[in-house]
Amino acid sequence: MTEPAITLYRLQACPYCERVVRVLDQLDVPYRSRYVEPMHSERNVVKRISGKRSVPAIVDAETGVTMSESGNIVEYLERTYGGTAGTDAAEASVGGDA
Ligand SMILES: N[C@@H](CCC(=O)N[C@@H](CS)C(=O)NCC(=O)O)C(=O)O
Repeated sequence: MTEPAITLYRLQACPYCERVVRVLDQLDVPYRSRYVEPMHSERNVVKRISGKRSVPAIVDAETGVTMSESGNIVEYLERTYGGTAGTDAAEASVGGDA
């Protein structure tokens, strides 16, 4: 089995991380989670990859992108993996002249 391209650095019960998880699930994008140390000063793993100790952060091996800040991550995921199918489906269900 191939590894998912996206690694999500996250923390239990972090609302910003959950926001990213929701979007990954909605877009059906495979990812793996890496839970960081709750203690801020011990989050060296995420500091190494993103330059910051805050989570969420993602690494996308497919595109070479590393990013933190949930708002930026959500925008990136929707832009990169959103496609247009969802929009069409939403429009069809709202308008619809069938
Ligand atoms: N503005 C950030 C806030 C993220 C945030 O506050 N994450 C918490 C965990 S829930 C954290 O890692 N705080 C430590 C820090 O920001 O350095 C975002 O939207 O991603």
